[in-house]
Amino acid sequence: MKKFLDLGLQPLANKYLTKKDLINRKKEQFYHLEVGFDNKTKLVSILNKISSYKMFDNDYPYRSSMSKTMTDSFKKLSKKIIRDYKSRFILEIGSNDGSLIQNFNKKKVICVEPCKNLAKITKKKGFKTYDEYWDINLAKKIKSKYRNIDLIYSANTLSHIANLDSVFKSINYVLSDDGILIIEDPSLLECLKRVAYDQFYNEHIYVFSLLSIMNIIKKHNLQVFKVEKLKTHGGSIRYFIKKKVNLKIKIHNSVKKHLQDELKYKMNNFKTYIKFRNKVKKSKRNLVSILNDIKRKNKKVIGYGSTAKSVTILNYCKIKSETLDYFVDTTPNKTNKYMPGTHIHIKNYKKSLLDDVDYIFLGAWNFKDEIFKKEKKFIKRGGKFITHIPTPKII
Ligand code: DWN
Repeated sequence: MKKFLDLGLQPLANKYLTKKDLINRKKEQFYHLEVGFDNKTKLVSILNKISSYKMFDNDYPYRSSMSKTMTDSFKKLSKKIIRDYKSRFILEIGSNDGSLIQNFNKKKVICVEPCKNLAKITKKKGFKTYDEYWDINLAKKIKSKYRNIDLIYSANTLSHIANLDSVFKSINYVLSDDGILIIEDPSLLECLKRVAYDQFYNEHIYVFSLLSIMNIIKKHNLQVFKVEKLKTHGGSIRYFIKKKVNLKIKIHNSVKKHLQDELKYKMNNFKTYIKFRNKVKKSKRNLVSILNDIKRKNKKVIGYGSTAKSVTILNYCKIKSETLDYFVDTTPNKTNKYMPGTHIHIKNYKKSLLDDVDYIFLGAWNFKDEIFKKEKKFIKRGGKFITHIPTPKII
């Protein structure tokens, strides 16, 4: 793994602090956020990995149902799965609060979610939920009860698990020979194009490309047969994967096309990542300069969406509460808490909290369209947004 990016010392994302933590001066865990490229597998990953047990505990705040964009995307996919695949069971790895599986018949779904606070939600709704980490032991347990599974789905989860060989070995073990695996995660190509360096933080151990996914799964007798580009999470890829032994499914043109796009962008070449590093440095300088100019004019700036991604931005650019008065967010487990590292207050979203605000920094830039639609009043009275994607600017 060859390092190309250093984002400095960072706190763990999603570890929001309470007021009591601040009063007691709770010691936060920091780690060195460095990103590297593996020339053999073409995999991009962070270099210092934090244990899953520390990151995905029983108090995990992120809820995928908090955005309409995501619930709409899951609904659309569910309809497709029901239409195209007559599966006996659907296994979801990383089911979060059930925003995908709520679209399916309860009797046909198996959820895997190690964060017990989230698993509780789907259990309560009557979905069979294993509150365990995905590995071969769990795969064996599931196979002994349900036999082989013909459809496995996982969104924004596999990129969070350090041992990819264990992940795909366990999937291969439980998947039927004619079964389908569908995974989706942020696209490295989009991340590079948009200079979205905030896709790197402790939970995103990997940002996948088609190139790297193909290299990793081949040793587990798996093969990508189709890819779809998604707008979610700032540009994601949905990979449709089958077993190599299944010759009934033909390889779709989209695979060749996307591979060509990645090669055209020279994603197999380390120099591309050095260029990205230089763009990241420039992005930091420009964002800080925009914010400093605004603050010199005594304007009020807040953050919108206290995302894991913003933790990287705030700590790398050293943006604190002197610059951003507070964040607004709708997630119950985040509000009335403080951002990791920078300790900016997170307030429970209310429209009135925007009344005297001049500028909003888009922490959830990936939901720009949804947020702009919601905040027409703010825009109409002359309020402005600040984003760093693809280059820092005021909108
Ligand atoms: O992979 C991951 C992704 C899927 O989710 C995890 N590692 C952690 C998390 O990352 P994130 O925090 O960067 O995700 P989001 O989905 O960009 O977070 C959006 C945040 O913005 C949520 O806290 C909800 C909030 N929000 C809001 O307050 N009002 C979002 C919208 C659309 C809104 O209108």
